[in-house]
Amino acid sequence: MLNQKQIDDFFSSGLSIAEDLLPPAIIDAALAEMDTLYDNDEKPTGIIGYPTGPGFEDVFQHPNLEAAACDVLHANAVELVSGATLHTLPNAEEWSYNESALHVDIQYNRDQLDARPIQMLVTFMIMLDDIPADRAPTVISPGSHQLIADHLGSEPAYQEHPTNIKDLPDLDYAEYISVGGKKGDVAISTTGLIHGGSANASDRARKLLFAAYAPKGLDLRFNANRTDLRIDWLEKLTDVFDDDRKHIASTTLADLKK
Ligand SMILES: O=C(O)CCC(=O)C(=O)O
Repeated sequence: MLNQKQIDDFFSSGLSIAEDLLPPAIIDAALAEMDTLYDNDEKPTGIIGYPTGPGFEDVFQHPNLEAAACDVLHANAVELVSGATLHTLPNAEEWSYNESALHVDIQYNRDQLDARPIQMLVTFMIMLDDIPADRAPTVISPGSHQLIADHLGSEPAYQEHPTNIKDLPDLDYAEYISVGGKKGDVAISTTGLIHGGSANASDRARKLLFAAYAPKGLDLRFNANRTDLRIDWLEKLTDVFDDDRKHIASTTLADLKK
């Protein structure tokens, strides 16, 4: 599914871009779903976790995401773990990002990154519309997940909640870059990178869909306070997924319910 460079970039930088992972019709349906969601939600901007609706469901169950997740994690089987929509309305005259809000969602140690399958989540950042440089692209420090893993070695990594930059070790992190792209591009990434949002100085909303997958068998009790929400979401999805796609959420669901 992915080429060797994409697989290697994901491991070393925590970012690789795929331009044709999802068919245009799937992107268009998810975009329409997202527009409806934010038109009807009280919250016109921001993150909505665990979204449902046919347009999103056909992304979450798409075999190409499963195959790409298997490739980058060196896994034979993967599971859908979470999903979210990120909608950022125009909110600034000039583009910038807030350094003090940068963070890592889940830290990983050396052993977890060197294991096969890699004991880490992969997050697909699916661009439902163009994200040019001034339209709130996510900002990342490439390779920062590797520096943190080196620093931790075999020490247990803190994985329960996000860690702000001020509480991360002071390492030689690479300069921040923006993850922009064209409608339909998919950034294959990890929230183990130092990352954060940025301002939207363009004239249109930034529309991004997140879908995260784990190698089957990974202990999934990250962000433990959200377990009930996740169970509810995965139950809804497995009800509507195609019969031959239900396996993509079934183990996660069983593990979370234990
Ligand atoms: O808005 C963004 O692109 C960043 C989102 C973020 O920091 C996160 O989901 O943890």
